[in-house]
Amino acid sequence: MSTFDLFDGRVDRPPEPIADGAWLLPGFALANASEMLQSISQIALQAPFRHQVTPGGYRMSASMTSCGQLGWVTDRTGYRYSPTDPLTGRPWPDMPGIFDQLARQAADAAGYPHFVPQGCLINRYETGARMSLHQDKDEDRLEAPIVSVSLGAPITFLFGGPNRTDPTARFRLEHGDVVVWGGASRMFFHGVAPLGKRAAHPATGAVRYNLTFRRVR
Ligand code: MD3
Ligand code: FE
Repeated sequence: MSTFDLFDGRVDRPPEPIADGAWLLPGFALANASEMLQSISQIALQAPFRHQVTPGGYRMSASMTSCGQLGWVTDRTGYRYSPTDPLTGRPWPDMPGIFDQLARQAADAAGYPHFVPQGCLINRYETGARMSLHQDKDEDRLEAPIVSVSLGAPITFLFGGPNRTDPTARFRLEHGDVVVWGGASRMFFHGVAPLGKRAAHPATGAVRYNLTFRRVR
């Protein structure tokens, strides 16, 4: 065995520290990827993907839904976590066991052993969709990491520092990649470049999903 062994049609890459407290775990979710995609389809039947509006009145280009005890919502009144889906008035769909297990295992592998996800925000990117540079600070429990799972088409992830004007590094995030953001990196600015016109994956076509597992309260 070597680092050149082929896995999923690409060269295997080892875990890589990408910032203070942040670990890229290439392919960590690959073995569960198709089951996770099926779960996303099931979740979307109960809580459809929707384009939310920011407090400033902008329609987000990624569509979103959530599962678990708390989902992330935004509208003209602000950003917040909600136990119910504003579209249906019902609780978010349960978090599938496979989501919970994978998030805990990834956090553990990155050195955050007691992570308990309370909710999972699911972002859906079609061609051209992006997410501008921002910080995740709507959670009360900033000592807990955020676990992110990329599925489907690859995207360029932008990662800055504690200040909006800090220089940004770029990483390609591919199907099955997991990143765990803890420590100082938890408050770093980040975003994603527009999903490329030719970006695709056999499992999803020209669509990328990103799951972020969050401890909120
Ligand atoms: C670094 N999502 O949902 S995932 C988000 O690809 C979000 O959909 C992007 O930013 C996406 O808030 C990026 C990687 C990520 C997620 C959360 C972070 C990086 C993070 C929180 C703190 C620091
Ligand atoms: Fe974010």
